[in-house]
Amino acid sequence: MARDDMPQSDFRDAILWHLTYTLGKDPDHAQLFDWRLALSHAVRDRIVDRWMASTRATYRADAKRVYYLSMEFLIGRLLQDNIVNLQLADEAQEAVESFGLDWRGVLLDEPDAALGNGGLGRLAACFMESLATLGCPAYGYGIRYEHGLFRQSFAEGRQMESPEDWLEQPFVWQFERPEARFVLGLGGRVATRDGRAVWEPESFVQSEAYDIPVIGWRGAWANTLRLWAGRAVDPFDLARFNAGDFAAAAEAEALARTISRVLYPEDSTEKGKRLRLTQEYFFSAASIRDILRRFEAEHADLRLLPQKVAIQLNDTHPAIAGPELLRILHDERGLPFDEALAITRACVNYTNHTLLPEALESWGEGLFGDLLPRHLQIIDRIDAEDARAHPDRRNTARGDGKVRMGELSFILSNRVNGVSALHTGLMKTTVFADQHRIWPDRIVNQTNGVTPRRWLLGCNPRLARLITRTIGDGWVGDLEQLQALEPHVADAGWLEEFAAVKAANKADLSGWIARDHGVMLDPQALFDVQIKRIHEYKRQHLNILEAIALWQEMRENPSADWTARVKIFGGKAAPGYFFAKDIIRLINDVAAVINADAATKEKLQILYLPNYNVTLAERLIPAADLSEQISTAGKEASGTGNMKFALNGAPTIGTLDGANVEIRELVGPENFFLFGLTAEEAEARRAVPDHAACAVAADPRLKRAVEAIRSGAFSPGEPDRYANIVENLTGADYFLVASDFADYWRAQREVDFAYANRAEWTRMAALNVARSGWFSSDRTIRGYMQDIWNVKSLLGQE
Ligand code: 475
Repeated sequence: MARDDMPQSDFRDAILWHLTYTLGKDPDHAQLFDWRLALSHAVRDRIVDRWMASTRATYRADAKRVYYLSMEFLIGRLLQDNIVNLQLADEAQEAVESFGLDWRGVLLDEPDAALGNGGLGRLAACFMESLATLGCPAYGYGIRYEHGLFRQSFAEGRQMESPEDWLEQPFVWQFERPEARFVLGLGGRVATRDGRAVWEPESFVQSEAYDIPVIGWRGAWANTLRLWAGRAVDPFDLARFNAGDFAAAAEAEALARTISRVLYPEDSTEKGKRLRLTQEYFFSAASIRDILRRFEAEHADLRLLPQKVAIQLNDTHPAIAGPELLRILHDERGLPFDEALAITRACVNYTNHTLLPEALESWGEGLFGDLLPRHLQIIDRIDAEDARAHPDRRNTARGDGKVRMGELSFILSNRVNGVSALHTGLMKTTVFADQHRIWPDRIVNQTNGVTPRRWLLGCNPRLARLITRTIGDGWVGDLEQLQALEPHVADAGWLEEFAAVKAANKADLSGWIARDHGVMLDPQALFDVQIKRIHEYKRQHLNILEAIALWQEMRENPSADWTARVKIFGGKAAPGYFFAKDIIRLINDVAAVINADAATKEKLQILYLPNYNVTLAERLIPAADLSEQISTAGKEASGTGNMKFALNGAPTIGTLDGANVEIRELVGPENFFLFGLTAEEAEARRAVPDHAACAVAADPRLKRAVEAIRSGAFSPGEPDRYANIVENLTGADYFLVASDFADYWRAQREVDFAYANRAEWTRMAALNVARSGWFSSDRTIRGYMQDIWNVKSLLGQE
C-alpha cells in the first residue's frame, strides 16, 4: 500500500495505513499503543464526513443552535463509544484480532479523560451524545484541562492523590483550531468615554480552541465539543530572553496556561479562589465570543439572537456568560441596556444541580470587582432594577459584600430547571422560593437521563445481545421499547438466560479483581455496590455501619442462613474534605478486619476499589446485583448512577431522594427496596433534640457498631482515629445516619431474603431493565429542546 491509496472501505487496510503514514510505525515493531492510535485514526476518518455534513446542514437551515456551557465534561474513553455509535464493532474487532491483538486490551489502552468530578460532568457528556443522536444542532463548551481529576490510591487505607495526565499521550479525537482564538481581558478599571462605560483590562490572555467531534447513534449526526485552552497573547518575550532572563521570557505563557492547567477537585463544596473565577470567566467569555462570531457571520440584527441561540448554563459555573453577553451587546455593540438585558435573558437558561448551601457559589465583591470590574457594575445595575420592580424581593444577587451566582443565574435566565421532580419541587420551596413567587413560570423540571449507548450497549454487551435477540435492536435509539421485554419476564427459560448474563458479568468482574487487585470474590454472593463521590450526604458511612453490624451479628450467630455478600465501594473525596477522607479510611480499615475474619469470610467481604472513574463504572455496573442509593432525603438532586444500575438489572436499595422517587414509581415499589425518612420527615427530625443519641440508644445493633469503632476495633492502638465520625454520628448527625439506620438494616434483610430466592430476584432485576427506558438522556434532551430551547431536530436534513 502506498501513501496515496488511502483505503476507503477496508478497515484492516485503514488501520495499517494509519500505522504507517500517520504514525510512521512499521507494523513489525508496533506496540499496543501504536495499534490503538492507528485504530482511533481509522475510526475518526469515519466520523469526519458526517461531522461536516451536520455542520453544513445547520448552516443551510439557518437553524437555532444550542450552546451547552459546562465547566466539566466527564467523557471517559471515547474509542469504544465512537465504534459503537458508528456500528463498527464487529468489523473493528475482526480487524484488530487479525493482527493478533486482544480487542478489550486495545480499547482499554486509551486513557480515561476525567474532565469532571462526578454527576454534573458525566451528565454533560451523556447530553452531548444524546444531542448528536437526536440531530439537535449543538455545541458543548468547556475547558481543556491538562490534568483532569486526580488519581486516587490508598496508603494504609488513606486516600492519596496524584496528578492525572491524560494528555501525556496523543489525543486523537481533537482538532486544534488556531483560527478560533480570542483575546480576553482581566482586571483593570472601567473608564467612561462619551458617556459610555469602557472596560480597560489590566492584562490579557488568549483562548485557543480544540474541537472534539461527538457522533450520535448510527452516526446520523455529529456535533462539536469545543474545549478552550489558555495561551499567552505574547508567549515569548524576546527582549527578556536576550537580556539573559530565560525563565522570565516565558512567564506570560506559564501564567496563561495555568488557567487551563487543572480541574478543581471540589465537588459540592465551594472554594472562593481567584483562579477558579478566572477559569469560569475565561471559558464563558471565549464561548460567548464564539457564539456571537458565528451569529454575526450570518445575521446583521442582534435582536434576532434569541431566535438563533439558546445557551444552557450547566450549574452556575458559567453564570458570568450572562453579564459578559450583556456587556458586549451594550458596551461594545451599542444596544440600549434594557434591550441588551432582554436579549440576554431570552437566550440564557440555567440548570441547578444541588441545593446544598455549601455548594452554592458566591464571590466576595472585592475579588470579583478586582477581576471583572465592569461585570460587577452590570450585575449591580440589573439587581438594583430588579429590586425596584419587585420591592418585596429578598434573595438578591448582591448584598453582604457578595455576588451570589445562583441568584444571578436565575435573574438572567429564561428558564431555570431542576434535575428530578423532587429536586425541582424543593427548588421552588427552598433556595429559590422567593424568585419562584415573583416568576412562577421560570422553574421547570427535566429529570436527568443516561445514554443507553454507553451505559448498556457499550458496557454490557451480553445483556444488549439478549435484549436485541428478544425484541430487536430498536431499543438502542428508543429506550422505552425495553417495555417489550415485560412479557418475557414471565418466561422461566428467558429468565434463566437473563440470570446467565449477570452471572457471566460477575465472573468477568471477579476475574479482573483477582488479577488486578489480588482479591478472590465469591461470584455466587450478592454484589452490593456503592460508587459515587464520597460525601456525608451520600452516606457511605451508613453503608459501612450496616456492614459492621451485620458482621457482628454473623459472628454471634454463625450457623444462621446468611446471604453471602460482597460490598463494593468506589469513589473519590475532595482533597480538602477531611470528614470524607475519614470515611474512606474507615471503610478500608473495616474491610481489613472483616476480610481477615475466617469465621465470616465466606459470607461477607468488603472491597474498596481505588481510583473510581468512568471506566471502572463501566466494569462494575453490569456486574452489580444491588444498587446503593442511600442519600439523606432531600439532598441528592437526582443521581444518574441510580439509573445506570436499574438499566443494567440491579435493583435499588434507597431513600425517597432525587430520581430514586421516579425510579421506584416506574419499576414498581415491589421491585425497589425503600427505607428511610422522607425529605419532609428528615427536616422535622433534625429539629428533635438529641435525635442521633436517641436513635443510637434505641437500636442495640447500631449502638454496638458505633461502640466497635469507638473502641478502636478497626484502628487497633489508635481508638481516637474515628473520634470525629463517632462524635458526629452520636451528636449533630445532620445527615441522619443514626435516625435512618434501623430502617436501612430492615431493608437490607429484605434484600437478603429476596436474593435467596434466585428466580424471584432475577425477575425483579429483569423488571428493572424492562421499566427503565424512560431514563434515557434522549428523553431528557427532548424535554430541553421542547420546554427550554425551542429547537428542532435536523435529522434527515444533513
Ligand atoms: C448531583 N458537582 C447529582 C448530578 O444533575 C445529579 C459542584 C461544584 C463544583 C464541581 N462539581 C460540582 C455537582 O454539584 C454535581 O455533580 N451535582 C450532581 O449533579 C447531575 O444527578 O444528584 O449531586
